[in-house]
Amino acid sequence: MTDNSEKIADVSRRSLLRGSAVAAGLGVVSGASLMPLSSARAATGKNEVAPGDLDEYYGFWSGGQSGELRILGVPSMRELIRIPVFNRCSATGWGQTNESVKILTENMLPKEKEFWKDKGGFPSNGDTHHPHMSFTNGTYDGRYIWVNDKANTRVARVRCDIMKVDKIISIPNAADIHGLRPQKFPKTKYIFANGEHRVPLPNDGSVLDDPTQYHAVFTAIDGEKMEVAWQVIVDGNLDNVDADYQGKYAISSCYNSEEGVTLAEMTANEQDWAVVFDIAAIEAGVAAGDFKKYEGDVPVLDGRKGSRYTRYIPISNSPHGVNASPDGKYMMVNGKLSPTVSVIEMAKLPDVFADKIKPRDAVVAEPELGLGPLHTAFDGRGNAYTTLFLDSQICKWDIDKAIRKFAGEDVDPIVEKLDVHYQPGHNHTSMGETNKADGKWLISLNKFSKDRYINVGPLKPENDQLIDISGDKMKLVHDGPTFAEPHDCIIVHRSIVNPNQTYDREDPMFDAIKAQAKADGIEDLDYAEDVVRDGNKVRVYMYSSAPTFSLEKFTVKQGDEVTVIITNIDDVDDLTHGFTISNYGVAMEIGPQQTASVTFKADMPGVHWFYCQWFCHALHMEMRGRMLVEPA
Ligand code: RUQ
Ligand code: CUA
Repeated sequence: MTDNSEKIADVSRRSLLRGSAVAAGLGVVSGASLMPLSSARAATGKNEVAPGDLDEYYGFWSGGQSGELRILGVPSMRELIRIPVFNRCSATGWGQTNESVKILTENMLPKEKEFWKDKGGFPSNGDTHHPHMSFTNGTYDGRYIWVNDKANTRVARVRCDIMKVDKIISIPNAADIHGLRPQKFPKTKYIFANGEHRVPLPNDGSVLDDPTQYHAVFTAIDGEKMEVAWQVIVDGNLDNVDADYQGKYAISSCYNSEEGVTLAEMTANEQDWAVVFDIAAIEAGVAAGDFKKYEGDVPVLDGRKGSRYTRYIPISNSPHGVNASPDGKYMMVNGKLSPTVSVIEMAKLPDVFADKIKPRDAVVAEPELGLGPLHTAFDGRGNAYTTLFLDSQICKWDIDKAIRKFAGEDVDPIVEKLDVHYQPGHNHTSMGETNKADGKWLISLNKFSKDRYINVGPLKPENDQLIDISGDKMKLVHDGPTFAEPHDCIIVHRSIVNPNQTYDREDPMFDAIKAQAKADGIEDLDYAEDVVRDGNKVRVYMYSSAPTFSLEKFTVKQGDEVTVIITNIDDVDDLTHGFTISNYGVAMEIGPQQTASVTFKADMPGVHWFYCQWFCHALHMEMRGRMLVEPA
């Protein structure tokens, strides 16, 4: 048989498993592999959102190595918008406007500032994995979303009223932030962030090829102030983390208890562990001065084995995802190289810390689910849904039965297994990472799409699949291709998220620009049409109102440092203007009621048109003017 016939056979196998059996089984030859897909969709239809209708949920997706965040509508799976975070964005000017550059640079570490000073000032890539919203009383409150940057050891915060980043901080001492979770109760105070890779402390070159002196560092960030509150050194490394529903503990997984630096070393042990952090004990340790300082003005506590701040619960083998059940009772630690998920009963942790029971005695179930369990989601009805990376399946299992089986009863916790396509990493249920899990939708974020789409070349999209879990059986209802690489997402009911239609002119984000305008003698920034010279610095103030900029031209001298400050006075929703200077590499978004600014050197003499780059009006093409650069 050729490769192709194998593929067709595989498609029909999947179709059979999906239940649209006969037609698919017969229709294999004449390229009929699309048939089962459309019939599967027609059979459900619940996920269909008709043109003009709105989704019930916001999905906040990480963009992985694109460095951004995305908003999708669920269940339609339509991509609605992208939020640039750690990346450079050509459309919005993120990474170029003065406002975004300030956010990207103001909290860099001194050594980073030094390193980047002749390389553009800051990194323009990122690797986002875990977007999580702020909580009040165990459920989302719609204020902020935090997300990690594994590539450059940073954490960013998005304001959900405008869906833009307002803070980015670099994390000292730790290396390569991976797992990230906010506290859920009573109100998000800390954001927990795992430094995944082990490095010397301080990592200043004094220790190099001596892994025995490397450490992994757990960080608690004050989510309101966006400052590191404290850090804890742990044994092993740190992978994923979740917080409890009581505000007392955080639990991280460790896949490298061996503290190795090669693959063989890292996977040698049959058992690794989950580290439990006692937040109150750590806060008391900080207050008592039981810490050291390395990089930055940050207390670093020693939470290695034997410490009163942590406990190490043995878990097989190289565990990965950590997921709190919505009732707050359990924490699931997913085995990855072990076919099991270990269920930690949160109520047992005080006894573990009091040394009344052994850490391992907090494990009350360990169902064997299949190969490669990575992450677990919940429906709020007592079921858990675990991704099986190697088996390419979602395994639905009954938490209560798993506990009873562990206690010796003869019950099978596995309810159902569903094929997904292919190799799922994270999965997520609607509101499932809160105490309001509603059990309607499950998303499987699959790392490979292989044959699910027409071939687009060697680099394929990932495949985000939507599964209806409202009934007794899981139903796969939608394939959603996505680009680089949505590790994780959250699904938030739309009643919780209420972004503004326009910017608020009183927003403190405009304070710096208002102060500058005032210093430049400008009475009303909103209606400014001024060119202010300050040595070889020139500040050009204008406003935009469809379809015009308030200045039809401005003149500068070759070599001037020019700052263009534009206020979009249009007060209509969806009336964004743009500002592009041709051949100067300058472009930015100016949303309704927003002021944005950009600074560049006018090195190229001549006539340079500036134009609106956002189609805003029937006379949008005419919305332009000239920058005249006099030769030096
Ligand atoms: S991790 S595929 Cu970066 Cu969230 Cu588990
Ligand atoms: Cu303003 Cu196009």
